[in-house]
Amino acid sequence: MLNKKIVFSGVQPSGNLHIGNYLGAIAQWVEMQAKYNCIFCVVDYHAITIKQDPEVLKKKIIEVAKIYLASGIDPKKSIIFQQSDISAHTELTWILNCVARISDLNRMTQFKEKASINLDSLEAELNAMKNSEWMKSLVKQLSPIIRDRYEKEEDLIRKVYDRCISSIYNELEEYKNNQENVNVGLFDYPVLMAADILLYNTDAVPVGEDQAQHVELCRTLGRRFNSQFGEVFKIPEVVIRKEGARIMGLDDPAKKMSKSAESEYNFIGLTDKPEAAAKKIRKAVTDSGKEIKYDEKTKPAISNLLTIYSLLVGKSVKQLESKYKGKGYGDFKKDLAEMVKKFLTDFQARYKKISDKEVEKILENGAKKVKPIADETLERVKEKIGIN
Ligand code: AQP
Repeated sequence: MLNKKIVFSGVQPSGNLHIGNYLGAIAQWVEMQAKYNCIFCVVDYHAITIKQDPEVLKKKIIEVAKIYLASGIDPKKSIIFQQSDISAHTELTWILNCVARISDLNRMTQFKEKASINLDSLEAELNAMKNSEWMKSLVKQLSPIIRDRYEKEEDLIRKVYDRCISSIYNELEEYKNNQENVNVGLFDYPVLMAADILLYNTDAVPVGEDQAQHVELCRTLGRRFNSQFGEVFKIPEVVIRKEGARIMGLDDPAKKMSKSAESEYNFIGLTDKPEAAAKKIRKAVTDSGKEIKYDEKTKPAISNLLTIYSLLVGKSVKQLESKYKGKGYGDFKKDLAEMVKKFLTDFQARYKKISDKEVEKILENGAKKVKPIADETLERVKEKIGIN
């Protein structure tokens, strides 16, 4: 047991956990229990980066732990605990804040998305502008002396464009950081995530694709700390499933399935009524054509549904493609709706058997087990930085 590598991961108790969270992260954790020493955290401090109702948050913490258990996380094999029970998480976050740079955090795409300015689409528009007549005429008006420094007009256009872009981006960053609805916690939460992971000498962090960048930041901060103060942290690897790492929204296969999606038709909640969930599958958008074929580029919606189907029933996408050869989207979605209904019915039956008291006890025991590990790492960190 002691020789096994350590796995750490967590989910925020915010919104409704969906099959994206389950297939992308939790189902992978269940499999990893056999080979690793696993620590699974209910990351409640992450949840408060978005405004939460305190009463609802309390219930959600229990709900997420129950979802872990109903999914197959076994408290005899793995540790489950609540982040805020271990104060070392926030203490280490502060220390890592003094190692992290604003530029590290400015690169985090999830913050950009959550802060609701889509820099990618803006960049596409600015790119289109680069080739516009307007840009060309601007260049023509520049003094010949500047023009002469460039062999080709395109080089000058690129230079002007790059300057414009970087100043627009700087303005945007400033605007974004000053938005009233964006709190410092939302910006800083990848540092808290780094602290969560580094405290436990973690070897592997199984997450969905959207979290890969944050794990990379954790690695950067761990390495930077080690090189500035001396070796303390183990540098963890990110583990991402080949299939299911990015389950897309049922109403929009261009965006990931998300708890905070505006429409409930975006996701299948793990606590959704099975019949309501089946309806969501039947209403899911499809692509043009009628063939059931996996092709992310030309058939993003059907590819997403095929991935969900494949992971839920344990059949390969190839097997499903041949099963539905000659059949249409209607038949396919009808069957998938039944599969989802069955999955949720079984899942929720297990969920309902778990009492709040049982969960509270498991979280309490979990905290007792992880506290010495976290405290020991924090002590070593404090010693290195000279405050112990
Ligand atoms: N659509 C997804 N497909 C695969 N994996 C996913 N995860 C999230 N969405 C998908 C993975 O679920 C784990 C827990 O996520 P989280 O609670 O940290 O929240 P999140 O990553 O911010 O994504 P959510 O759940 O959709 O919430 P919002 O709406 O707030 O963005 C992580 O391992 C995550 O990768």
